[in-house]
Amino acid sequence: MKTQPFPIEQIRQDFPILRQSVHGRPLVYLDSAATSQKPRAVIDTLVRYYEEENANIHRGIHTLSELATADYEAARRKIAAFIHAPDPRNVIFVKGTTEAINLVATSYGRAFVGDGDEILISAMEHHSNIVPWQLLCEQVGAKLRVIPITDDGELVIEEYQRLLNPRTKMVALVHVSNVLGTVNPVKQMIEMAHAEGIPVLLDGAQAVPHVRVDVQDLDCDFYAFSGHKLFGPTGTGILFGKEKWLDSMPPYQGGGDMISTVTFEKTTYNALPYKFEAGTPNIAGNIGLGAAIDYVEGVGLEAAGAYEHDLLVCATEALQAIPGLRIIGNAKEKTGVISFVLDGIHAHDVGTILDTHGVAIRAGHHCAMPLMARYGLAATARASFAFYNTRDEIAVLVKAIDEAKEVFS
Ligand code: C6P
Repeated sequence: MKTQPFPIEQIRQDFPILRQSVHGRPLVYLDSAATSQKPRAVIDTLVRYYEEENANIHRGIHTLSELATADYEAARRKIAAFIHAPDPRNVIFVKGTTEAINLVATSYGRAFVGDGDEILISAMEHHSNIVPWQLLCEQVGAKLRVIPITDDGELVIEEYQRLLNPRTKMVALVHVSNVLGTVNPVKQMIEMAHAEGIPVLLDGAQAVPHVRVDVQDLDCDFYAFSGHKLFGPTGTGILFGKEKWLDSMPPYQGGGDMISTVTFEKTTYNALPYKFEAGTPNIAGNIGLGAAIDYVEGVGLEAAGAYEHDLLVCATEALQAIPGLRIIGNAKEKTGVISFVLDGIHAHDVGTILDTHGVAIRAGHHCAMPLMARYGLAATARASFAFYNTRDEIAVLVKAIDEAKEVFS
């Protein structure tokens, strides 16, 4: 059977922002790992929500509140299906990956981590999957242990095995690195942790927009991701948790909606997932995230992944051919992220010059300072791709880098 060509022109039409010019040049948006652009379907959903059904959820008995609640819970069901969660009760709405991990570190930590225990993370974690665990360790007297990586940016699995021990109370691991693009062998690593009775949290911020995530197949205990990197609104995100953990963890925050009954003497808590959703949530945003998932499923995550892989290969070859450019992160399994350094030019200067060409990349430590230290770098430039990017845009990137080199030669 002949495969259909990826409908890139049609897809680009779906993203109004991509029609912009920056400094008089067509925008080349290569910063989707920081946040993705939003399709018209998501923008329209937000507008429609505010124009037609804005109301608080789970509280009112009036029509608008019922409409908003129905759309909100429909979004939760879509998200549950998208990651193949066993039940929508496993899906907790949060602000983003950062809040999801803080929730687990605080709440699981309070219940299950004590003096002398260990939390195992890796050398390629984002600060969001380092600092919450550090805070916990400081509070309870636990220790943070770190799985090392190779120069190519792959986890050293033998060291991981060695670090797992009866004191390990959690393995918290990035699924796809935001700096290196490495796709970690998380299924195998979860099996290894479970063999020792240790739960695993995956930071999926950079994975969900690119690879199919099936939380039941992975058998992860927790999975965290942000809606804004998945073509959804900012301020949205998801924590998936297995029921056995969520049931046995205390609430993260107290307030409205997370309670069943309150007296001054004692409060009883709401059922899952509401026990972890205190206060009025980002109603419009979460409904918008549901629309983003509909959109992504319409494009086809697998077709998009194959298209992005092609872009990654094309960009890697093109950048490797630039004298004085070094790619940081050469794992065998990668998604569309390329970090690089240029001889004699600071990453921030690369970013600034590229911007004058209309090319948006990120430059800096990418909220992964320990990883930068591992490579002896203060910063890298990073181009990151989504399925709305094109080979022509990679050519613009290469030309802009060449010109940056000329400026500094
Ligand atoms: N990385 C980047 O440019 P929030 O901010 O909560 O949506 O996501 C935090 C986060 C956690 N884990 C990983 C692997 C991430 O990449 C991010 C966000 C962005 O790389 C902004 S720092």
